[in-house]
Amino acid sequence: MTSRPSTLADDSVGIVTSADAVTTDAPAAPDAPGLVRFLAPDGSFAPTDAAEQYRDLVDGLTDSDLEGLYRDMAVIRAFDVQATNLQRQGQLALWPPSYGQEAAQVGSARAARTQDHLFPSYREHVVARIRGVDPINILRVMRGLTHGGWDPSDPRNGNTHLYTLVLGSQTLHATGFGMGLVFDGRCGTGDLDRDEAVIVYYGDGASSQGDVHEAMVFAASYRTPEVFFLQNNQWAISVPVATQSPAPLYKRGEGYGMPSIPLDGNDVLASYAVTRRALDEARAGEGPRAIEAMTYRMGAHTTSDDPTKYRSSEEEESWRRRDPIARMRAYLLGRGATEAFFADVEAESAAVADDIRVRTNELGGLEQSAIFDHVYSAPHPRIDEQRAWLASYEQTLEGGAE
Ligand SMILES: Cc1ncc(C[n+]2csc(CCOP(=O)(O)OP(=O)(O)O)c2C)c(N)n1
Repeated sequence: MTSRPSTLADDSVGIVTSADAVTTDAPAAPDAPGLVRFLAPDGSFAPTDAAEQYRDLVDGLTDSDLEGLYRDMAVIRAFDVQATNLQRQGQLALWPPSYGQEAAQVGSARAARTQDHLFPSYREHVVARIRGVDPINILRVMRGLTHGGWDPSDPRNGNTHLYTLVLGSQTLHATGFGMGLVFDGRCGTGDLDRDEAVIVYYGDGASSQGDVHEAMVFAASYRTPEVFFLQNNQWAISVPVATQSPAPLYKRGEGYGMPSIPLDGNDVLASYAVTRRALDEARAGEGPRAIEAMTYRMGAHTTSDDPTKYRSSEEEESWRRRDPIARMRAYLLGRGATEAFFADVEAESAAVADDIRVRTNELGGLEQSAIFDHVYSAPHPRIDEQRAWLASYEQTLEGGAE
């Protein structure tokens, strides 16, 4: 079956309209019934009915907190543009942009407490940055220099687990980790500052993987302190979300007995408040939760992708009008944020982008032996043989091995 979402009307993006559509009640992505949203696309504060129960969490944010959320989003967009440019200049093998998904990621990452554990997919650059991962390590991964990128057990990395390119497998890692927290009594004691929780990020495409469903079954059975954070960015490379499911994706969580909440993923306040509540309930022993953040991948899937081949400029334009950063900027301006603040954010964005360009240009090539590291935990004769073969082969090339 090939089906495409409606691409024209703002409120129908995400609904399949073609004759062969199987979709029945899939929500218009940005306006699902029951959607939690505080900020309208024009930046006005207009909580939906579903948002009211989270109001106290948003009211508790100071001006400085709110400006911080904006800063996180703006800086990572500059980083993202720089990384895309670096790939174009041949410095990286690949880059998966997070362009358009900043609010979903920043709100949820800022909602996590220090002791929480975050399991990203491969597009959560700002999640990693917020938790303390040096972004150069993400670029090292995308340059092909390392199998992992950073050590999740190093406290400087804020319990950020590794990027996972095998779709959905990180949900199994997260659930296993959550089960461990249950077994070890590291959650459910009622101490918000000590009880640990887990958040795992995955996409609408990954949501169809068996791994995700197995992870949800075990999470529900063992009542893991876990939040399944689905970023529905409308596309799994060229496959529209409506092809993944005839029902809204958050309802899948309900099928496993988890409270499941749809939110406007381009509203950083909604993402923050819902995730904060969900993580705290999960850490308290109330079991796992599922969140579906309705957002949009404004850029290409990766630098190897050309989205003009499968989606329309009208659709892209309709989502540009929901840009999460412009929305927050308008909100902050309405609250009296100064030009000096925005100038400062711009300067920091430029500095981060410059820094990452300089340091990427200084990265060397692949340490050849690295491709054999970590295949086995202990020395292995077959690996030794292969390492020796590669070294001798390299010597036969002009100039020998670098
Ligand atoms: C198990 C597995 N199958 C297929 C792929 C190839 N693949 C990489 S990304 C992708 C689409 C993922 O879409 P989604 O989960 O919506 O996340 P997004 O990239 O949109 O953030 C596919 C099919 C893969 N990496 N892993």
